[in-house]
Parts: sequence; structure tokens; C-alpha cells
Amino acid sequence: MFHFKKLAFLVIVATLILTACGGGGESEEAVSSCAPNCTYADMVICYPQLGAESDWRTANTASIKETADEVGAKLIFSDAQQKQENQISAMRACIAQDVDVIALPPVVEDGWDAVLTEAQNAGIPVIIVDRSVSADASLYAAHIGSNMVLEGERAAEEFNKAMPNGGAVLELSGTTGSGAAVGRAEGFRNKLNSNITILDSQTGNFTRAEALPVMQAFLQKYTPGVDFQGIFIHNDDMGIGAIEALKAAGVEPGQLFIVSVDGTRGGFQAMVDGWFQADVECNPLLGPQVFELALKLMNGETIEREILTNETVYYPDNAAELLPSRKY
Ligand code: GYE
Repeated sequence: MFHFKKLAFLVIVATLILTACGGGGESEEAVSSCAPNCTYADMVICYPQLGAESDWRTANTASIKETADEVGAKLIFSDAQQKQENQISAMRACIAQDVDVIALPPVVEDGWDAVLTEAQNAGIPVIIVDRSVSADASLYAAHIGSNMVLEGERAAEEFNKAMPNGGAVLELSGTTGSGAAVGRAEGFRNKLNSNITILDSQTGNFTRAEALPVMQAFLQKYTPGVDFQGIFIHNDDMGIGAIEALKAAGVEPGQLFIVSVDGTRGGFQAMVDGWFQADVECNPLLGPQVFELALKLMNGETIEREILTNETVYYPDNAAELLPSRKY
């Protein structure tokens, strides 16, 4: 199998050279020894999860594990506790085990070149899942996830509609250097009307626990309704932490215009309770797409390099009705 992968790698290098000459957005990757007839029973897939920081992440983990069980593939799962070095060690362990495919949800964008090169040299294709990486696209097979820039743009449009005469907003952003936080911040700035200023922006690392003191510090510095009229929050968990701080400071639901991201049950509850005025969807249920693509890679099929999730924006008017059917 190992030798076969090496051989397959040479084929890819040749293919990449040819593709580079011919252009085109699709690529072929390392094939397994069972190709072209690999089934899920042949698959050993590695998922070095970045952490368990939010309800979004919990749902993402569940989707990966459930899909592995359903299709009958072998999953090697780990939790890096939001530390890139842990994700890199988990990847190295998977490379040493000669897995068929690695699906990586990267905690931050930078710093993946070395380990991606190691996977490539071992003939193991890598699917980047959820957040993006800054590494050259030739170092991985494909990316499956949300368009984070679009999510930030959608949030900005909500503020533009709600505050036609302008105003000031705070931003509670996600993990510094993560594709999700970078993309949402960029999209937000792309579309926010020039009469709306971003008074301050601080990270809450995508967690409830870290968002709470950040919101408390904001409330020490700025007076709600006077210095700022709204808050853009990069995920629902941080929103829930922020609500705790707002409640403690005597702020009433609806007094500020708050837009969050994810569309978890917690986010829907915050809309029902009047705290969030919109929740931009980010879908964590990526398991089926990840496994389907992994199998195609094992079989050496032509694949799409960028698979974006179709998403929408949710509003309070039908939040109560939708809440019971939310899957995460
Ligand atoms: O929005 C947040 C999670 O990367 C899209 O990470 C994901 C984000 C999600 O912690 O809740």
C-alpha cells in the first residue's frame, strides 16, 4: 500500500504539472490500492478536530462521527483543544499510520505548509474542512466549508437596514487568525455603510466563557445606546456569553441591535428572547460531504476543489416555530 501511494504520488505530481500547464480548477489526487473500487469499508480517515469550543463544533464532531458509523468507515478522531500544535501532532500521527485521507478543520489559517507537505509526500490527500488555510492550494486536495466573507457581508447588511441613519457598533470576534474570524471581519467591513462605525473589536475566541469578560470590559468603557447601538458577534456561543454580561448591566433585550452567526439552538433561543435581531447561518453538518469526497479521492475520481455550503439568514419572526426542528 505504501509503495502504491508513493507511485500514486508521482502520478499526482505529473498531473499537477500538466494541470498547471493546462489551467482548470479541478485536481486529481493520490489514489488508494483499492481504486477504482474502494468502498467506505476500505477507508481509514483522520479528523484532527480543532476543539470543542462551541455548539457549532459539537455538532460538527457529531456529524463526522455519525457519518463514519453510518457508512462504516474507520475514523481516527482527536480534539486539539484549540491549539494548532496539537492538530499538527495529530496529523503527524495519522501520517505515520498511513491513513487513506486526512480531513483537517484548521484552527488558524497560517502555519500548515510543513505538515501539508509531509502528508503530500506520504501520498495522503488532505481535505480542508470548515475554516480555510493560507497554504498554497497545491498542498491540499480540496476545501469544504462556508463562505465566511459572505457571512460577514450578510451581517453588515442587517446593520445597514436597521441603522439607515448610521451609528456605532461593537464587534466580538472569533479566534484571532482563524479563517472564520478573518473572513467574517473582512466581509463585515466590505459591506458596512460608511455612516456606521466600528467603535471597538475584541476577540472572545468563539467561547461563552471568554466572551463574557470581553463584553463586561466593553460595558465599562462604553455606554449602550449612547456610545454604540449594535453588536456584531462572530458566533452564537459568544453571543450567549455577551447576553449574560448585558443582563447583569441592566440592558434589556431589543435595546441594542445584535447580529450573531451560526444559527444554533442557542442562537434561535436568543432570537426568541429578543436579544438577537438576526442570526447568519453557518452549517456544521459537513460529515456526509466530507466522506463522499474522501471516497472519491481514494478512487482517484475528479473532484471539485472548493465546495461551499448553501446558507441563509434567520430572523426572530419565525425563530420560535423553527427552534424545535433545529438539528444543532
Ligand atoms: O462559527 C464557531 C466555531 O469555524 C465556522 O467555529 C466555524 C466557527 C463557528 O467555534 O461557532
